[in-house]
Amino acid sequence: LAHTLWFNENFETDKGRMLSIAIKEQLYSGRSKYQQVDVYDTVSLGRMLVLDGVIMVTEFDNFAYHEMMAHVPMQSHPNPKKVLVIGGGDGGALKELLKYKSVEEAWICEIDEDVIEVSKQFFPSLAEAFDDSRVKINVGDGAVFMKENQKQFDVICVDSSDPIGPAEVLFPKDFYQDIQKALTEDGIATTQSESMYYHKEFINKLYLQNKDIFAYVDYYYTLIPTYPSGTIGYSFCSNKYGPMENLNKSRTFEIKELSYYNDEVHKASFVLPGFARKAIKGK
Ligand code: SPD
Repeated sequence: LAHTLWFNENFETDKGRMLSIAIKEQLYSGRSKYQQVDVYDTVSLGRMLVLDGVIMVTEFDNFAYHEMMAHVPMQSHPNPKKVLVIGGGDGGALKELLKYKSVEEAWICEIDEDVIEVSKQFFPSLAEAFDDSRVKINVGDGAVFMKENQKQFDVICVDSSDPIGPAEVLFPKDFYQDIQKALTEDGIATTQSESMYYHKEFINKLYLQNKDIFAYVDYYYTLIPTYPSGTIGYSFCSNKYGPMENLNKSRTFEIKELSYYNDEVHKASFVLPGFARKAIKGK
């Protein structure tokens, strides 16, 4: 069967690589105050959210990204009560954080209100998170919000797009310094930190930068076919605990509907292939 409509991702094209997804139809297209927002119905991956030409979410595999962004820090913290998502206006990371009974307040700071509205309309299974009474929404700049909220959060997930466009402010050193201050004394943050295949130098820079800021830093990854190179990683930035110290303290069993995360994957996700370990950690 020859598909005639293709979406070509506009992220790595200058490097000579492109991810293409066959689509059935475009469901939404709009220009928000910050970016181009598009939703497609794809041939085999369900609905797909695209910001400025870059794939953010597909119904097919977003669980791999959101579960690992949220459950790794949550399972590494002894008792996470107040949590925050920066970005993540689709609601996917928030939904995972809300699976914990220990969570009393779940904040989200998303700069683009249109992303939240579009997700409510086209991705209700993610955006259902916004209906939870523990959720508090701040529409605004994550970098500013972080400065205004010090020693507040047990877990912070920075679910950003790539470091070009509106998410550019979510990668420099001063932003990470603000994350460190916004976390409680034993708080843990995870931040979207790109692909170990395609962005080694960038990840190495982040890793070295964050070692100066946090008591514990590491890099771990998930496998996700609709992001460039089929994998994306996260910086693990912690004011006290490493990722294994509080693991297996029973909270996994209160969480329903996990499709990717489990305690073995948690441990394995920090084990980097030789080329990536060398490039990112220098050993
Ligand atoms: N290259 C795309 C990286 C996008 C990461 N964030 C996506 C937001 C999903 N909640």
